[in-house]
Amino acid sequence: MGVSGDEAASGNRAVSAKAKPLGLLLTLVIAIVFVVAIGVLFHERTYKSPSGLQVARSVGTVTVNGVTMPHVTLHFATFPDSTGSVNGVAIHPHGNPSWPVYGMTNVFQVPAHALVTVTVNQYDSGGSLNNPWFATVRGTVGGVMRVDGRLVHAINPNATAHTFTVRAAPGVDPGFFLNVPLPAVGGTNQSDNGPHHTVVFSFISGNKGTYAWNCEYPCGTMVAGFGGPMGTWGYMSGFLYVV
Ligand SMILES: [Cu+2]
Repeated sequence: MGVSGDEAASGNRAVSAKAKPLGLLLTLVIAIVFVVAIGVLFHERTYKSPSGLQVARSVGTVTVNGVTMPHVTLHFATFPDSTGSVNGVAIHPHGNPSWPVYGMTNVFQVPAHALVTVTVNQYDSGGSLNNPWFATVRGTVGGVMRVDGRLVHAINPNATAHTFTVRAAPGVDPGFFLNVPLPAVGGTNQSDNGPHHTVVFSFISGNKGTYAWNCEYPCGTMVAGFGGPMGTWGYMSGFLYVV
């Protein structure tokens, strides 16, 4: 007995109906493995600072405007060359040699509602801010900082190396804002161990939560100076964890 065209077609349909879910499943598994592999590889390449999280050092208590609070310190630097080293430790392993960088880390932790005194050693050259508003010290105790021992409210917006500008994550502490402009080192011989400015400022930390910091001087490439190191994790941005 011959098989009609209709029967043959329905047999084919049955086979392809079984094959389709299997093929889809296989495609899905391959896609998932591929995506996970890419994720793992990218994660391996993610910048991790050589010194990890810098937990602020406790130096006792202090009274500010009649309120007694913990007093802690942080210490970091801004370098002209991310591939340099300090005391034999790489600033930014596998970094881009022409990109400036904050070091030795970009992640900091401080207690909530404490006086945080920060010392920054600034080694980089600089130029003009695209908004001179960021040349003024904002959010520090007294609205001031010390540059090489000298008390200042603002720096020259046309000789700015970087800024340390901190904002709270949404919902954490809407009133918190910190902006500290870092003056450029003059001349042309900037190096990771060369001449630098020492900038010291104090601020009162806000509520517990995650805060992001970044630089507001267009020290990067492309995108009007806001690409490259300005947009790449581990150079001109990071986190301040308030605990
Ligand atoms: Cu910068």
